[in-house]
Amino acid sequence: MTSGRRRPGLALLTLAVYAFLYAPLVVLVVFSFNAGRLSGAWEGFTWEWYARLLANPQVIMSLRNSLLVAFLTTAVCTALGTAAALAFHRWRMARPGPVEALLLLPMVVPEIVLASALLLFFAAVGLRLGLLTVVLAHLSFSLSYAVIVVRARLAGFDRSLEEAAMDLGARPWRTFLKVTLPGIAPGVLAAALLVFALSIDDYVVTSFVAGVGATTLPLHIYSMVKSGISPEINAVSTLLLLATSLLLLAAFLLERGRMRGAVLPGLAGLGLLLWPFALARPAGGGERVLNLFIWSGYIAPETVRKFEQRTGARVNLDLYDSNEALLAKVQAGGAGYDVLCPSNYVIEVLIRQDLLQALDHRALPHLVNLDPRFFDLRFDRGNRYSVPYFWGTAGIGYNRRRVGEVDSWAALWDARYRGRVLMLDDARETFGAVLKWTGHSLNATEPVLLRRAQELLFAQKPLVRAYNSSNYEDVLLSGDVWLAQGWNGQFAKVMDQDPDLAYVVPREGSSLFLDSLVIPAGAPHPELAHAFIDFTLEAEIAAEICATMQYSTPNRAAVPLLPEAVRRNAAVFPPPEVTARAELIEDIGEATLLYDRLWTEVKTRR
Ligand code: N2P
Repeated sequence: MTSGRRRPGLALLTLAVYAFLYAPLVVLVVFSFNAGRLSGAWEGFTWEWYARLLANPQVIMSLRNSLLVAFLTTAVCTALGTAAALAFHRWRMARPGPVEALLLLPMVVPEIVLASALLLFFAAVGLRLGLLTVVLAHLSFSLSYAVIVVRARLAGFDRSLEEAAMDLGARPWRTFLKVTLPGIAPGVLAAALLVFALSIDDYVVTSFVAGVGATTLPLHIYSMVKSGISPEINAVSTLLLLATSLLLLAAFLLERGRMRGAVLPGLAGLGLLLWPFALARPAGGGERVLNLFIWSGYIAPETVRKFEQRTGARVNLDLYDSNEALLAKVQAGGAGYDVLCPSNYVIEVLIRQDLLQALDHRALPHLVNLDPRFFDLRFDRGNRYSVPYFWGTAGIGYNRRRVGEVDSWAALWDARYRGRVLMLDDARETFGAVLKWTGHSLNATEPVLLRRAQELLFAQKPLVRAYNSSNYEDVLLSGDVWLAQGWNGQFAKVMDQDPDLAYVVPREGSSLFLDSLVIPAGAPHPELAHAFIDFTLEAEIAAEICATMQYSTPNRAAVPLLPEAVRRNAAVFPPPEVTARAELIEDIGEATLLYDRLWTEVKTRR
């Protein structure tokens, strides 16, 4: 035997590997107690994030959903997996036959393929997306793993023990319970743990098949990242880590036959996993729910809470950061949303495809608060389908201390700022910026123009740190980038926090957007949807939404209620000379496909 002491190099290497494996987890646990909000630096000890976590119904709800799905998936998968493994083992196939091979196939099918196949399948059989579809999807990708793990254990299992039991008169069921199961228990337990782990953290498949009200923890964490990551996430992850470690410890002790010793960690682990069920407000039971799907950075949680208090309904809030993502979700069908907030040019498409519901203006008495300038526009005459929510511009947010004053798109191509530029992840906006810069309309459709624009975007790639349409303002605030293309409101928000930050709509012109609330066809709660839209039209509420999010409100009655600083902020309400050089993004029909293809090429080329 060669001991570690005699081979110090080996010991060191082992240590390094373990450090590599565990360092990120240690950092996560440590930072869940960090007083500072923007991760990175240690600013003192606090329990605050754990307290906030307990007070955050969205996180608790999503954790509950994740656990529910994971428990169900684990139970069904382990039972089915064990049965299948036994069957395959009994057949004693020398080589895996086609039946067995088919069962294992899902393991090698790329997750993204499985995800779209499942979505398509659920739509085809008319199954509404929700927790059930998530469980079914998780079953489909974890069953193979359960089979493999149990089968491995069976390989070392002596069948003659079963035969002996039967010879002694035990019936098959009794033989299974008394002889087979105890023999393969460690394998079954390992399979259960593996399936649980696979299910609890799945993002890709779940994001396709979740629908509303079925937001799991990974989906929620991802949507939180869009609005700036919060240390609450570190707290919840630490708790999950603790719970799973305790369960692993219990399993380990059980395997060694230390029944008694396993009780405490086992119960503690389970307890840690069960508290969200006690805390989460029970769904269903005649509860009214509004499923809201809106841009990230468009409504504050406090405003949503106000609506909940007023109506007694619960709001499921899901966020997106591109019109294309919204459109894809709605076109796939079955998503179950009640209110959406697309841009004007997407509303046109949705109306044409019959995907929106006509509004009942009698249920929207506060419509009178809107500025007539935003009423009866070409994309929706008479506002049959849409109620303006925010408008604004795209432009450049920049750090004066780093780049001085900026007034042209050219700054985003300046070689001095290599690695310090951020662009929106949005075909219409990136191509729009280049088209404007080079003196064209951002609604241009001529392939030659678009290819030329693409060349410039290719040329810009080495300077670009990230394509990001969600929390670009945080990236600018953190100092990671010095110049960022983005929409005005989020820049206006961070300019309050750092006087060096500024926002400009370049002199060559830029885009103008108008985003409106709409109700999709087949929305499950149209009446509550009208109530919500009317709520956002109330002068005080519209003012609160504008003051917290700092996008420009089309609500005339709200403007006098705004704090002076917001009302006068040119980044929130662009002056006429700025809007004069901005152009409304319009629907360009077929050419959209070309934009999308050229944009994907820009992002994927190395
Ligand atoms: C919200 C971005 C504004 C939407 N994050 C532009 N249509």
